[in-house]
Amino acid sequence: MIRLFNHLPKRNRQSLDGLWQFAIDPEKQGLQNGWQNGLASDARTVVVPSCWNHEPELYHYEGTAWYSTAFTTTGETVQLMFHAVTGKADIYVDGQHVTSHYGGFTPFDVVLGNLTPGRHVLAVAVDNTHDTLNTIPLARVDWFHYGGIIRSIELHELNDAWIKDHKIDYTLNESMTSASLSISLQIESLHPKERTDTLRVLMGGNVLYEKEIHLHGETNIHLDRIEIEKISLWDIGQPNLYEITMDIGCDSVTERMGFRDIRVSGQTILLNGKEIYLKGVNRHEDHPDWGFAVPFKLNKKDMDIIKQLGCNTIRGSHYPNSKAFLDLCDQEGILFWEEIPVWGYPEEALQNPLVQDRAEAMLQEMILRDYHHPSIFVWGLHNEIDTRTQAGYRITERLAQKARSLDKSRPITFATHYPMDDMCLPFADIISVNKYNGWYEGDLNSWEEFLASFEERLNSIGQHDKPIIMSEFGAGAIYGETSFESPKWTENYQEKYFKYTLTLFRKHPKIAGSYIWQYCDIRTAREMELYRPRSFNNKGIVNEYRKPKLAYWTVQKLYHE
Ligand code: ADA
Repeated sequence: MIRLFNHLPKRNRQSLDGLWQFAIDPEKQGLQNGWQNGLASDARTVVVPSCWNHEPELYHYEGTAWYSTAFTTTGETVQLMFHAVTGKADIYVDGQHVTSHYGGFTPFDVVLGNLTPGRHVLAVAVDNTHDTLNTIPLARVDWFHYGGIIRSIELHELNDAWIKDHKIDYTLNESMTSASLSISLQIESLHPKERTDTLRVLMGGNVLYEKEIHLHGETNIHLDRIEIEKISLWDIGQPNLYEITMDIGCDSVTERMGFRDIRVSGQTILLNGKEIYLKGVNRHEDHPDWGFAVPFKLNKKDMDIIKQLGCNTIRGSHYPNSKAFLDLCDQEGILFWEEIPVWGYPEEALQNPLVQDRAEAMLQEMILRDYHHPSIFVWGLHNEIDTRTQAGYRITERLAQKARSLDKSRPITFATHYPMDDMCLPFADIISVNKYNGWYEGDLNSWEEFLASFEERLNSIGQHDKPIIMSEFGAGAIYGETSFESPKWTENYQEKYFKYTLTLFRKHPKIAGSYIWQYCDIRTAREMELYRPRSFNNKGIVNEYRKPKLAYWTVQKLYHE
């Protein structure tokens, strides 16, 4: 399930999901073997989408692998849409290299013209290698580097003209009872001569706007002040959504808009003019049986459990999630913090221009992909990079600039690991702190002293007039491990940990909310296995099979208060 509504009502779309030929290529011999022309028909097959680590004997495999399938087309112009391929992807059609993409959680596509109608061979080379200097994410992260074609692939048969890109912005009137849309469209026309079409903007079947347009090659159209009287705001738990369709006759695109106003005011976060307190969890889109390629039913199950917990927000730690899950957040009225997997970068890697360029490209792809989701209320630039350094400062400055240039409607933040030495806080609209007092350092009582000294520091560097989010804090608990003495790794200690921290944070006047670390136990990377019992990060308040630990019920009680 790619979307929860019909995003491209007129597009002739064919899913290429299913059984593909597959072969690992650890020695990178694929091209010499001619695999770009398709793997042998008797090659093993795997399900697309899925993570290859769930194939027999590939549990730990990280490197290069090839996939191939065949597709048939009746049209001459097709668009191949790849919703996510981990690491680097190189795409071949009938043996010809047609595009490549870097980055494991954002989509890419290629338009192929002048195809002869009939059968074609599609081959995909995936390089999921991670290193310590160039890749995003790096080798050392605290989740497993599942590899493969992890989200769906589609084939769109394009007509003479199609909507290549679109962006809908809106402003609300003072009383937030009506909206004024501005819409930008990029339309491609293959017609040899200029052609005339009618552009319509519709909402729920009613025509909001109509005009004649003249298309030739690439046409950019900008519409302003399309008024929608009497709207109901999108809000937490009140997910009012409106389907806005842009139609050019032979093609159309629909976005599901939620009209809301999110802004930072002093130390508070305002949603539709009201101060909100964020009650959140950090969630990896992960499960031991599917890795990143979780079925939508699991996303729905997680959403139900998280709503039952009493949350009003989820941080998608630490990478762009599937579109269907974001659609679900829109539909459930849950706020979402989305970020890119720039996790734990040391100074040396931050100094690497390739990392800087890749991070900016990934941030741009995430924002352009997810711009219209009302649930996304903040963009996360990175997580626990070394923001004590000039390199950390420069990449944060660059990413902040990029985010603000693409989106003036949302605040930005990043999760700092160095609250007392961070040089980059001025770039953040919201100050987000990852801290593990009572687990990695000090005991639970050391929290009060930290919060006091952090507040002093913010005052001293002129950053005191911003909201603070406790974006990560938590304790490990082995599922089923209980005792009277509640030492670390027991469910009892974890329960005590959240009872203490959530109560403390809730009483703090400058804390605008918290995201506990973390929702569920997850498999960790090889580089972390030594430090993680079971080779899992066990800080979930449910285990990897979504079975609740003691802490779940305590957090639920506190989040419902
Ligand atoms: C960090 C990191 C998380 C996780 C956590 C932990 O804050 O951002 O991804 O690794 O620590 O469990 O230690």
